Amino acid sequence: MIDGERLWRRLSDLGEIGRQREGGVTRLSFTDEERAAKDRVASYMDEAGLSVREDAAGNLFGRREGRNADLPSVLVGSHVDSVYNGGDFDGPLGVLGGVEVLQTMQERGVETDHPIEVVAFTDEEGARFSFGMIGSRALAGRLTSEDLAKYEDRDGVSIAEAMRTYGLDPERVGEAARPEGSVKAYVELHIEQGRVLENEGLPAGLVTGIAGPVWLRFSLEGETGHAGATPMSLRHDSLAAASEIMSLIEAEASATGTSVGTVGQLSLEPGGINIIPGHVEFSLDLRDIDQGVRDRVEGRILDEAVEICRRRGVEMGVETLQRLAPAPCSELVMDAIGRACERFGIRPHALPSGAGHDGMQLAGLCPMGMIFVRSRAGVSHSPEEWSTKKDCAAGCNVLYWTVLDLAGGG
Ligand code: HGY
Ligand code: MN
Ligand code: MN
Repeated sequence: MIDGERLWRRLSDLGEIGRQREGGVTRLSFTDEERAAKDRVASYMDEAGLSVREDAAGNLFGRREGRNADLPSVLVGSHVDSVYNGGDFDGPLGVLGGVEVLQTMQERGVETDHPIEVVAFTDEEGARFSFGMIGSRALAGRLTSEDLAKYEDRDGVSIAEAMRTYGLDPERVGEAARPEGSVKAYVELHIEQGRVLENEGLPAGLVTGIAGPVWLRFSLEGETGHAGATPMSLRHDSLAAASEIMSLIEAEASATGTSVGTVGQLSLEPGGINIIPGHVEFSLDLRDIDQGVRDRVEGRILDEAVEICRRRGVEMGVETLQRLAPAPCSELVMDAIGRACERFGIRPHALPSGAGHDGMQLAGLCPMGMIFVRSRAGVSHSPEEWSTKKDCAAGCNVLYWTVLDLAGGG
């Protein structure tokens, strides 16, 4: 049905934009690499006969009209920004899969009642500013000018400044918001980034819900001191306190059997080999599909961290960078995906998403759902991220039948 060779060729081409020596891809938001990737996708949208535009948040859309332009759009898509040295599939599969579906409809003269749009959302990953899903928040009317001023990258550049450099006016980001009722449903094709489908021996599956991440930044202020002249009993070592908290994070998250806790960022000062660290900052990414479980784990970690710092004579500050509720997928979309799987001869298998996705931001605006494609060994956010051509094509075919179903096609 869809042209799997064309999809694969475009995935490979896009992967060369932002290619790193280590083999992965780095395409951070509002950078030349993300711009080049969106321009490449826009050229594919043109080839597919779509009308192409960018909104005030830098979201790129390709639109195909339906029989009735007044009906709400069916929206498909994902993102083309990446993490540092990430993989080729996380994001691009959903954007290029959406373009492929619409190009196939165009080539086969397929008509649908609803218009269909494919979107490449700005900054889903949050790699540059430690604040993600900027484009989908804007579309859902959830992005504030405070957000754009508050978050900064490693060089102290705020989102607003990066938007200006990129050619956007942060003051107008509100114009990207879509009104209630303007989107019939949102469907995202994405790699699983886990091992369930591989264990089930399935190329694709349907997502039941998306785990909610809390991102925190810990700042610990101890006492810088001489590594040789300061007895162990007289130290206020901020790194020793941080490492005790990190072991606590691992223990508390592991104890639930469902939560995941990750310290992905760590910095310390002054950083001399013979100096006791006085200042440490580290991040916490804590998730669970059940918000109650996640919040209880967070509470235990914070309570015990306060006790650890009190005992060590270290000051602790905690800043919340983002806090998203888990997002259930809609029955309407899950049912359509289930029918599409069966139509394409794939046993429908339902599974939750541990990774976050733009659909979380849209869950309040419209029915939302996701189609997962098998990931090799569940590896992602790494140059080793891989899905086969055959599985990408299978997932894209399931997307095709799902979108046709939701858009009133045939
Ligand atoms: O962090 C995530 O779960 C997603 O990859 N942005
Ligand atoms: Mn992604
Ligand atoms: Mn990702």
